[in-house]
Amino acid sequence: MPAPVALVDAAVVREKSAQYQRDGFCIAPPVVPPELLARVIPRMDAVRHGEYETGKKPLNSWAGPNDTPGKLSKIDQAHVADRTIFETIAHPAIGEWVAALTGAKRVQVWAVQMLHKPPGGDARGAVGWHQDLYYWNTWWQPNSDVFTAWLAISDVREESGPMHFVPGSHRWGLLEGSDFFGSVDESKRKIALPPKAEWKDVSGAMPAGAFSLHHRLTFHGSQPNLSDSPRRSFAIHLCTEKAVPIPNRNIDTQGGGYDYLGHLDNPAICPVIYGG
Ligand SMILES: O=C(O)CCC(=O)C(=O)O
Repeated sequence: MPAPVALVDAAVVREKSAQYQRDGFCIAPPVVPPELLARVIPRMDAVRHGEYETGKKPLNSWAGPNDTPGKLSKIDQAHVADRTIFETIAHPAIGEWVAALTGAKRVQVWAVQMLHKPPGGDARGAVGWHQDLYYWNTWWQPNSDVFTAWLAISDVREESGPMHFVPGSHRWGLLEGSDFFGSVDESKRKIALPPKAEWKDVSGAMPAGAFSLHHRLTFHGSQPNLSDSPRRSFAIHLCTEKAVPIPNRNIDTQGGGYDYLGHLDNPAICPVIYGG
């Protein structure tokens, strides 16, 4: 069982927290126990194949029973469909670590993407460069403390198409040109960098059970999976006590009309994973 954050050397927490502030991302050590990882993998596959344990459907999918071979499968709100997936994304060690890394008093899940990047190197497995806030800024008030914990369920090696991050890009402001759905190279060409900004990206490879934490403005993207096994993960979108939804937000522009923030009072959809 991985050590709870209270038992981890305080210097490790300080170093990773400083990296998050400086670079806009950091990678926490494995926090989700191997036995839970082993249990959740078949449940992820069940949801991808349209089997919903709770009887509730995930929000939408690029996959499920209509899986396109080679393409990244992205299933939103998969945790409502399956109890083991819920247990994984709401694991208290994630909340405890996120609070230690960011100083948050309260950490709440507000959205989840289940991501399955198939092996074989198909270009449609890639994720274009983007800043998350580009997709969220019509929902959250400016400067809301919202970010992503990206939890590796399988070992994510260089050849698996890990996320890459651009250190320091969280200080560039919100730029035009983000494109999650575009190719990595094309999406990069569309981004107009601020004067003197230097683009240098680094790999977020990590072992199963670990997670990366990235700021809402940090540029990130990922290449196809060249390995011979799937890259499995959850992007867990989190908010803290310093995040405020926009009232009467326009929910029709994204998410097919689904109001993610309309469920913040429902612990079965938006669990609080740290604090009260
Ligand atoms: O899984 C990936 O490669 C990208 C995920 C992503 O864009 C995110 O977690 O915000």
